[in-house]
Amino acid sequence: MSQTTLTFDTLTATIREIFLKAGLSPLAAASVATIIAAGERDACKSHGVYRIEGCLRTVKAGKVVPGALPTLEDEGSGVIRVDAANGFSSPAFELGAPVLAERARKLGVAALVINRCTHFSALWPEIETLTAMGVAALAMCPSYAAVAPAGGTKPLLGTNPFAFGWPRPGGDPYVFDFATSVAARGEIELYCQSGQQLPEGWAVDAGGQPTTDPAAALDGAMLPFGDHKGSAISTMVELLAGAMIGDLTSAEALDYLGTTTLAPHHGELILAFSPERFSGSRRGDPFARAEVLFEAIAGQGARLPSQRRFTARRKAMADGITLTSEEMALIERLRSG
Ligand code: NDP
Ligand code: PYC
Repeated sequence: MSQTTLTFDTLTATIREIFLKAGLSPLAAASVATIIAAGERDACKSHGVYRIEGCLRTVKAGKVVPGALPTLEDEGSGVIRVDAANGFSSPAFELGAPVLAERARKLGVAALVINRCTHFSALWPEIETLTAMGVAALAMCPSYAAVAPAGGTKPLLGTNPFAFGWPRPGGDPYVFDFATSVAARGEIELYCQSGQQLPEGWAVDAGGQPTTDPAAALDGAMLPFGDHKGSAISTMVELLAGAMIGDLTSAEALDYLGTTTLAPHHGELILAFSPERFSGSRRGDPFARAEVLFEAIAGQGARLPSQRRFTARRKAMADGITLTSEEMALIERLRSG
């Protein structure tokens, strides 16, 4: 199989061109392209170039406004709101993030609510933006009904990602970012594309029976990670980042879309914390104390979450991002289509 290696900047510019052609505003095209290219750079295939087609389908279906202009609503309180105006989430996040970080530094804790957005991406790019601004952050959003609650067999919850980040002075931040299902739906779609069977325990078919067939899983229901524990965290995401912020739950998002083949539309909740403000210097510098914990984890031979990603990123930035001939053919088709 022939492969092509591109720099991060070249891949980003190529994807940006595709989105500009599809009618995205220059701001949205740059923002969405950067997130997709970052997925490839960090070896997160489930949110890499294969997502381009889903975004374009969503534009074509009229379920995302390509030229939307997000607006900020800020009354100076601990809750900042950005209306994405039915556009992609990333330009809305970029508008709200600096205000969120500033407010968290001032008040100790602050929340950014994003409403009316199409959110197809991983959460770690958002989390890393905030840790780079020196605050700890927690982000979550619904998706569309695809996951059965623990004990059930029908899609109701979303794959609802949940992510956290802690700044580490002078190093990569501590970041975890996971779907609250056993695996992301994107992962199952990639298994389906490559004709591979799923590991056991990921999904049930439309009849509620366990399945390792990815097509049957997409047609049936995915399962939450950690049984009742993942199911409860996923439910919390529906409540906090759906009902509480006045936006769609995953079940409502599926009703709105009418299909799982488009990128989901809903809201997002991001919390930011100032560790200095919270600790009040009791027991010393919270960042130094965090380092003791991270070293103890690594000291047992365990790896920190995101380490695999950061290693992949360094390699990609040094050697380029390698795409398969199928991935290049997809990009060329979308570019010329
Ligand atoms: P994974 O299960 O692959 O990884 C989850 C987290 O655990 C990552 O931070 C990962 O770090 C870390 N990790 C994995 N293995 C280990 C290990 N052995 N030791 C320590 N840490 C480890 O992710 P998911 O498949 O659950 O989710 C993938 C992506 O999908 C996420 O980025 C998520 O945001 C996105 N998503 C987006 C949705 C949306 O609606 N927008 C919906 C659902 C998912 P590392 O990456 O370094 O391996
Ligand atoms: O991979 O589960 C997923 C997903 C849903 C929406 C965006 N990504």
